[in-house]
Amino acid sequence: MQLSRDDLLQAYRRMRLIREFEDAVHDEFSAGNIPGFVHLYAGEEASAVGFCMHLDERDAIASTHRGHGHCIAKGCDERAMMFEIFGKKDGLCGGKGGSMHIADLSKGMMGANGIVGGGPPLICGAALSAKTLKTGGVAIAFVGDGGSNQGTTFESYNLAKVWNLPAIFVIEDNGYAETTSSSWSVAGSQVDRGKGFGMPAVQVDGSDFFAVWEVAREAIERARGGGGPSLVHVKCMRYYGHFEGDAATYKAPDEVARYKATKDPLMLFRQRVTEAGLLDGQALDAIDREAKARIEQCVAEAKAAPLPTEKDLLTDVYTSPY
Ligand SMILES: Cc1ncc(C[n+]2csc(CCOP(=O)(O)OP(=O)(O)O)c2C)c(N)n1
Ligand SMILES: [Mg+2]
Repeated sequence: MQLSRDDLLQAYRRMRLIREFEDAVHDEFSAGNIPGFVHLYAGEEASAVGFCMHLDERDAIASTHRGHGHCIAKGCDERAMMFEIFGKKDGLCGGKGGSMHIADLSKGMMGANGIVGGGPPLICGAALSAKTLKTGGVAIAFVGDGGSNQGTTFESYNLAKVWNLPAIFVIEDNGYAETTSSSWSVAGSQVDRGKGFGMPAVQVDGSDFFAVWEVAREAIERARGGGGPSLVHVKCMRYYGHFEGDAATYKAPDEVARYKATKDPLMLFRQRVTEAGLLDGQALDAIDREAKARIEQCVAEAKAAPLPTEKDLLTDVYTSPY
């Protein structure tokens, strides 16, 4: 299957929207306008979009604490997301979840997750459900390099393989878990880990949307066709600190700047499609302007929107009949 012109526009639009979203949240957090804790996905856009471009309403994803990009890529409403991050009543989760707990089950977005390694077990459940009900759906867990070391992740690899689930584990390796380098903290290779559980496993350059899209296509087709789980190791870079407010002194001073100048996923996408004559610069410029305006509008509306009320404290609360 090839990417049509519409697919290319859609891919670039989603990646640009994520970048604008994250840059705006960075600015608003720095200005003291956002409560709670925020982790930004800027720099990693090609991973979420490269995978989610292949998904539809049958499919589910589970995310991490760095979840905004996965949400947008899976089709969550960016306005309701922004409201959620600002803690407003009309947020995607009523303003009660915030950045780290955004979810929209109607879109197959099972949630950002404050528990590192929390996503892989969830997608085993979603994939088992899809397999049992024969929906043709697949389930994908995005996991960090830090999350890849959690026992929950290994247990999920095992379960996914022994049950032959339509599950895909995407290890987004941005080189660090908080301040700890993955070159120091991850034993062996991610690919060998996947193969150790009998899964097809590959590494891909997360700056290259087209490379990600291609390995995603193979893994998702295999899962849909009954071929079981796969692992994909995506090498990428996060542009901001681990959390907003982190000065990232554990990185080389020019580490991010060098990557941005030579490997930025949006820049490489633009180069690739314009040089191949697939899209012209003007169409991409128009998307840049639209995304910027859209996010500015989301921020302005989120700032002006009401907070949840006292009454809202007692809704969305699980109670036990026992
Ligand atoms: C079970 C658990 N242990 C520890 C933490 C604290 N913590 C939050 S983010 C993080 C690092 C995660 O690194 P990685 O998985 O590489 O994701 P990244 O932040 O790089 O996207 C840690 C240790 C947590 N939230 N949950
Ligand atoms: Mg990491």
